[in-house]
Amino acid sequence: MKQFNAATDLLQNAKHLIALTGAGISKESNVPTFRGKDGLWKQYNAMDLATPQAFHRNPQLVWEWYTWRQELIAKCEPNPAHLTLAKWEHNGLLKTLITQNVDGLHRRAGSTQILEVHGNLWTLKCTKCTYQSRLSQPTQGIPLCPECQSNLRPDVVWFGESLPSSIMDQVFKELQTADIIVVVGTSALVQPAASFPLIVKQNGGQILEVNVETTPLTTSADIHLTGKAGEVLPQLDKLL
Ligand code: BV8
Ligand code: ZN
Repeated sequence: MKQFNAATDLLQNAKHLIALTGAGISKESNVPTFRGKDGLWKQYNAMDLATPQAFHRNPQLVWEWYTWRQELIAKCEPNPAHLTLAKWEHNGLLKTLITQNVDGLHRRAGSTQILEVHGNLWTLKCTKCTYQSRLSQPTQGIPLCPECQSNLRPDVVWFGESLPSSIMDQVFKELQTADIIVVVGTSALVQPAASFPLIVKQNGGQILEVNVETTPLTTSADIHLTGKAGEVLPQLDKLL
């Protein structure tokens, strides 16, 4: 309980609160995370499929995986953790939400100040030309570009690919401005996102971590709350 009161004080005195979220915040919405058995599709490791090499080798297989995730996520609903962050944005407490998730659940929860640093699996881009589009339903097979008939790919950031510079400029501005960052449901293993909270700390800010377990970030966190995001965030909100 002591930790909860300390966390509530931190949030109540925040001048520029931002958030960083990972797959753990969508776990209670039944969206699989990337860790352990969750991270497996058929016998493939998520990290092996989310690469330009895998897409080059076998675009059919990689599209099967994204279509499977789209169909799964289409049946999911935002949970109380997503809804609490949307509420904090609307009551002016939360300034910006940085997410590693490509599931689009933050947007469906009503958040608008979102930086999707790894993209969104409901968006497509052409592998050759500048064509881009947004999906309203899961894809079937390998979608082709209506402009140049080349393969389309999900507009997400794959391992070995750099994050979009336009978004990274906004991210670094927020990391310099923030005095508190709440980090929810990330294993803090994938770079550069895992370093974002440390940049806030280097700039004199504080880290509030929410996770069902400790992570490599926990030693740098000012406060670590152990628990499910869908339970901890609403509890914090009640105390505000
Ligand atoms: C790049 C989009 C420049 C696609 C994703 C060696 C050392 C250091 C770095 C590297 C290295 N070799 C390569 C790199 C760079 C690499 C990297 O960091 N690799 C790691 C694995 C070592 N990074 C990159 O490649 C990035 N690009 O660096 O470009 C460059 C270029 C060339 C070479 C070098 C550098 C691009 C990274 C982005 C990749 N795309 N997603 C898609 O989704 O299809 S990453 C993807 O995996 C997610 O977006 C997310 O970022 C990550 C998964 O992490 P989490 O979200 O944290 O989820 P995870 O399952 O791991 O953990 C869940 C957590 O929640 C757990 O802690 C669990 O305890 C907790 N939890 C569970 N339930 C709950 C909960 N918490 C609260 N409540 C609950 N109910
Ligand atoms: Zn094209």
